[in-house]
Amino acid sequence: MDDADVGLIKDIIEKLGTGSKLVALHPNSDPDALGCAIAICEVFDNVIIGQWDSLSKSAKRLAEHLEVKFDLNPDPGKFDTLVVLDTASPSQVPALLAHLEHAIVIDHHTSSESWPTPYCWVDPDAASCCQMVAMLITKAGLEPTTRAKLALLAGIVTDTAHLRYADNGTFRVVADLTQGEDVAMVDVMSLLEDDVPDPSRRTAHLKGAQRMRFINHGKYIIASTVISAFEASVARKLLVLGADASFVASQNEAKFRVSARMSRGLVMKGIYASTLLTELAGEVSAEAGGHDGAAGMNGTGDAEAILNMCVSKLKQMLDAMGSRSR
Ligand SMILES: [Mn+2]
Repeated sequence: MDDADVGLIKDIIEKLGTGSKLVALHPNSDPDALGCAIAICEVFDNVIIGQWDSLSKSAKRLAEHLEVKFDLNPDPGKFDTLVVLDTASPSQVPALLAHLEHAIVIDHHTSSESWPTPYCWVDPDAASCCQMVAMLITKAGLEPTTRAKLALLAGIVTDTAHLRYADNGTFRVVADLTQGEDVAMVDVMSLLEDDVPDPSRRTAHLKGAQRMRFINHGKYIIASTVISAFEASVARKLLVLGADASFVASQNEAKFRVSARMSRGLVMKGIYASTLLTELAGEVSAEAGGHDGAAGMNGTGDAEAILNMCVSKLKQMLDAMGSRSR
């Protein structure tokens, strides 16, 4: 914040400290807007969060996780102070237009429209509105609650694309918010992660890992396993676990399916999943297809035997590559 902001922030803090406040969420509010609202509600007295439209998907998740209470379609005229957050212009909040004259506005967008209130703190250099609110809470000499910290971090993480666009100021705020032992970054990240896969897929991942075998061939790790479904998904997960190549097979009566994955490193060296499986398919009268890094094969036969053939075929290819480069 620059010097001109210091007096303004003092005035805003003073205003937040008196009377009744309505914090307004703009339509389709994201975790940055909601995070600010939650934090203000947590640290200042007599604050209601007002909602006129639905929230974004990730904001909804944050609201459910923290069990946030909203007033639906509240009358802004019934409150001493209206607070508008993370909103670029008055036209974004039509329900509030008649009540903006003494409203508090905290925002980080660049906008051609201005706000008709002296309590307007806009800092387009701030990576998130939550970062601004976190600084305001510190300036007010207040201690954010655990819920406030989680909410603010959720907003910061969202608006910086998981801290990719965070600057030094962001990291200072993040460092402050994570200083205690109550909030860890991993909690914030997992809260914002996309929906968890369904239980049957996760069970397949775990079963695949439980039954997995691996060998070291030279400097490469080759993993294989048998499951009943989600072969491709499990094959991908085995690379995440550390394999350079993975083969995952399923058996359905006389028929088998195999999914193969090659790491980026192997693909760069010319070892392709599609080549391996199509060559093998020719030998065992099966069908195969796919891409350099990911391929599939299906046919009639024993899944375990096919897996062994996949692994020995890859070993041959790696040996051939080794003798080529020697
Ligand atoms: Mn924002």
